[in-house]
Amino acid sequence: MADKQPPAGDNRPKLALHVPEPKYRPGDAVDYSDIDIGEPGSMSRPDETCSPDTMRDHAYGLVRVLGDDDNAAGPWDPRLSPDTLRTMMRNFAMVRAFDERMFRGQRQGKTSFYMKCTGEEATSVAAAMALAADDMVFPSYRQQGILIARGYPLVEMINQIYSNKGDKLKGRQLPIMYSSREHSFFSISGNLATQTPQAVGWAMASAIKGDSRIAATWVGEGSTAEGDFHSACTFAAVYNAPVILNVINNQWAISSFSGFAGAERTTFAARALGYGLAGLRVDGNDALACYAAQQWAANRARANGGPTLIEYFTYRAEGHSTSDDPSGYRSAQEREEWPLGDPVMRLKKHLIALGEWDEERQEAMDRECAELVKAATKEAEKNGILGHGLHHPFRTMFQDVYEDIPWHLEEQAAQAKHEREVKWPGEEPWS
Ligand SMILES: Cc1ncc(C[n+]2csc(CCOP(=O)(O)OP(=O)(O)O)c2C)c(N)n1
Ligand SMILES: [Mg+2]
Repeated sequence: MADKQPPAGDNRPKLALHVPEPKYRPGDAVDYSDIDIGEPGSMSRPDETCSPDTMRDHAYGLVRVLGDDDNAAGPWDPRLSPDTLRTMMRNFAMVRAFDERMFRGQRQGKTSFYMKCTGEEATSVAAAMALAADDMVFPSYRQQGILIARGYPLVEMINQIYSNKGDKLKGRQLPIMYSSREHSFFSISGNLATQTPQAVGWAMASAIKGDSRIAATWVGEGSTAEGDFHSACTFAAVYNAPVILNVINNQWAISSFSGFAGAERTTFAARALGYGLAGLRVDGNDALACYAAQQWAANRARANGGPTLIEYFTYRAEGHSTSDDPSGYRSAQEREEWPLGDPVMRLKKHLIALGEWDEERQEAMDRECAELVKAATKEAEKNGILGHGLHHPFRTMFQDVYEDIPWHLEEQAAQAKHEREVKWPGEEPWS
């Protein structure tokens, strides 16, 4: 008979947990010199059909193309034409102009909510430009750059933000949670990470149907702590789904820093290794690197080479949303000190270094984009703004969910109508 386990002695060390704490809080001086950003152009570019287990360096290092000298270097340089680079620059300018105006609109009470993507433009604009227009995208709420790159009308975006009578979603979605089947843009969900298994499922269905379209999803680094993300990775790996999982590591999840999602322990791209996915870690403020990584993953998926998880290492330069005030939890110096700069400035300087652009043209483009956004705003305002009553009729909230309204919704609708008649006697209860 085995000896009994001896009783616990009191000389054993006390157990303790580690609770992550961000390095810098408001007022702190920021020093990012410990972040290893590697050298532009130094990362190898494996063949798109390579085995994921050969990609360890790509999951821990950083794919970079644009250097401090504003030139493109190394095997990841996508060698885009100056015209394509200028189109990218214009998409950037449009996203910035749009964000500025919508942010102000929220402060003026025209909408209840808005979210900027300042500093992260490359992760959506450049990535979207590397995909085919009919590849299905499952974004999060900070990828307005995809819609702009795909030519979605600004007026439609603003109608949605204002939840007015022109809003194609009939006010049923929170402002900025767009949806457009015509632009292969899946409805944005406020429930974090739900889009990741949906993208994998869509990609699997595309393959089952013998289609050629792939899927791509975007998710914040904080949201990768959700179970949905891990189910998505498992399904993607098991079935070799033609999907790209884009993780936007912008360092913050509202006021929680990336450490709470695991950033102190490893990189987000390194998650790929455990699942047997191809993993790439990319300078998210380098538009050329973002484009090249997305293109690599798209080529791989299209050739039935399997899924790729891409981490974009970037920084959320502004607040989480119009409801947030980051000065309460992080040092204002972080933005200035971010070692990878600003994606828009970097692309601009690259185009200038190529002799294909200048400050005058940039200023003219910025002005033109601001004017176009202003005109679209005026147009959308004719359909109403928050609180002006020009929304879709109240009754529409019960429609379109089922082909025929089921009895329990009929009952709720009748109750709602009655309550409105009591509250606002004499008024049309359904308007
Ligand atoms: C399931 C779920 N939990 C919490 C929230 C509240 N919430 C909305 S955004 C957010 C932060 C997400 O951060 P991250 O994934 O890093 O994306 P980022 O906002 O930085 O782009 C949280 C906690 C939510 N919408 N859904
Ligand atoms: Mg984040």
